[in-house]
Amino acid sequence: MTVRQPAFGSIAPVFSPSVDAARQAGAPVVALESTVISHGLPFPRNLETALAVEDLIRAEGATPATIACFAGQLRVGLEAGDLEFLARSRGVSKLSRSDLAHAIVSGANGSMTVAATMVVARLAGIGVFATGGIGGVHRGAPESFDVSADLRELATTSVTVVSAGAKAILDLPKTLETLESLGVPVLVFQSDEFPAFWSRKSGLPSPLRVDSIEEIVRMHRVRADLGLAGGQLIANPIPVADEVSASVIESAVESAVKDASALGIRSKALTPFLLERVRVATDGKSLAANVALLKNNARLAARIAIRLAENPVID
Ligand code: PSU
Ligand code: MN
Repeated sequence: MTVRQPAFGSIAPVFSPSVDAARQAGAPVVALESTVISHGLPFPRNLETALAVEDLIRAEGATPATIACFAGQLRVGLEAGDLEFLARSRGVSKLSRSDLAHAIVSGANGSMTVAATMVVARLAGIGVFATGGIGGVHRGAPESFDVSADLRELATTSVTVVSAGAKAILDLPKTLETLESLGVPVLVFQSDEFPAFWSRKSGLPSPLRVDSIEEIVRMHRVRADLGLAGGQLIANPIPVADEVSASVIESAVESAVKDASALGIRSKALTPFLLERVRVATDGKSLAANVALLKNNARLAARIAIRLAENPVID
């Protein structure tokens, strides 16, 4: 875990008792985002998945810390009732880096994107974070300019982010080019091909390949020692048994992208819209795959957190 003596000023986060105990003891903690609960998966699968992901992290021997903002208060580590609130609520805002301070000042309830979760995780001294897939360069970005703030956050904030790649609703070649321009290492775990979220293959070669948790942890440490700002992205391919074939996904994504453009869906609403359309078009297959990859990433993140806690990186 990345250890940083916090000087929280006016925004001291509230830690759950279990996360607080783990921090005090220097025990491994894995940060988790909350937008996937409020905007990424339908109820009740979102709640079941959030609880299952936390249980998996505990079973590995680490402590889960789901991050959100309730009534303007940053919360690191949520109880089951908090997760249920996020899972059922329709009025929760999707907070990214640009929204964080406003949410605190205005006393809002908000879930955290990858970008916002990275900011709070670092503040809390948590070095590893598990998500499904990061945001990236949207298809049609040359006209819409829609590029997720997740990419710039990876270039800025020193947290290791475990994903199944970038969501295949995106333009994956442009997303990888942008990450390279930003100097973000993309480490594909045990594969020569960059994964496409619901599928193991994207047709794009792995920018960098790692085969062990040890290498990931050493990279985290070496980057800190080199004084390199920003995080590293781990792309952990979905297990073979759980993947949906790229051709099934691609036709669903193409029609979802057309519908979004015809309906004028853009900005923050775009990613949730596309995910939901793909779910319906694939008869729920994409949802089952999404749940499976979230669990797979949580397991890997817990193992990374455990190795990192044995020899913490001072950031
Ligand atoms: N991963 C998932 N489902 C999601 C997301 C990630 O499996 O819903 C969320 C993350 O919070 C990510 C956000 O940061 O989608 C990207 O949104 P945007 O494209 O608007 O930046
Ligand atoms: Mn966007």
